[in-house]
Amino acid sequence: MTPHLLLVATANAHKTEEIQAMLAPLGWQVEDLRAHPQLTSPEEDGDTFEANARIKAEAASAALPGRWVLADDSGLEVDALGGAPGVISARYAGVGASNADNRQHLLRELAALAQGKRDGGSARFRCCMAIAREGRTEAVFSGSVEGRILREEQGGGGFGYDPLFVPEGYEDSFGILPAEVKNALSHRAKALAQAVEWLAARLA
Ligand code: ITT
Repeated sequence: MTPHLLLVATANAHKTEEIQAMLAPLGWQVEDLRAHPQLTSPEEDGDTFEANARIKAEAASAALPGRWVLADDSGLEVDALGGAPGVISARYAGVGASNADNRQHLLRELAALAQGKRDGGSARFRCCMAIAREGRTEAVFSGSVEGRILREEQGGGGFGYDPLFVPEGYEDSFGILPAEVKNALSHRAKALAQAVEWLAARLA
């Protein structure tokens, strides 16, 4: 049987890698915007993860008629910072900021708040996935994973804020935990499980 081919409208190769790892055992092939260099990333000017996921999925699917497109908009919410960085997670330290810049910025914000605390308190990753075709969003799914924020980086695995986030029920950060552990319980895994079930029913 030919595997289903899913286009993920992302320029973030780490997201693609995680989605690919989660979908390969189910017989799906994944490609991202690197396979379509003619497509430019749209401006993500929505106020919510859902709005930005829709923007990305609709833009890519309008440019590629006939293709099912999945987009992921995600980020970290730290309760002690009123939910920041939230939808601006990718540019918390400014437009064009690297993952390392964003983590440093987060640590500075936490240092300004909570003197002497061992960790930065409760936090969660959220992910919203939109599925679109012909420029129209057909379905939206979301997932989250609760945990706590560290006051210093732990490990070098994963991407983004992973070295600063310890999921509930674990002692180590996503920067240390194996990818299989993250991919079994992450915000992205939870949204993707629903999205792929929805898609599979339509492609059967
Ligand atoms: P695309 O828009 O091209 O998909 P992006 O990285 O800009 O790529 P977002 O706008 O959704 O994606 O921003 C997500 C940011 O949130 C990401 O850059 C990380 O900083 C953070 N983030 C999301 N999921 C994460 C995860 O699983 N682990 C660590 N950080 C994550």
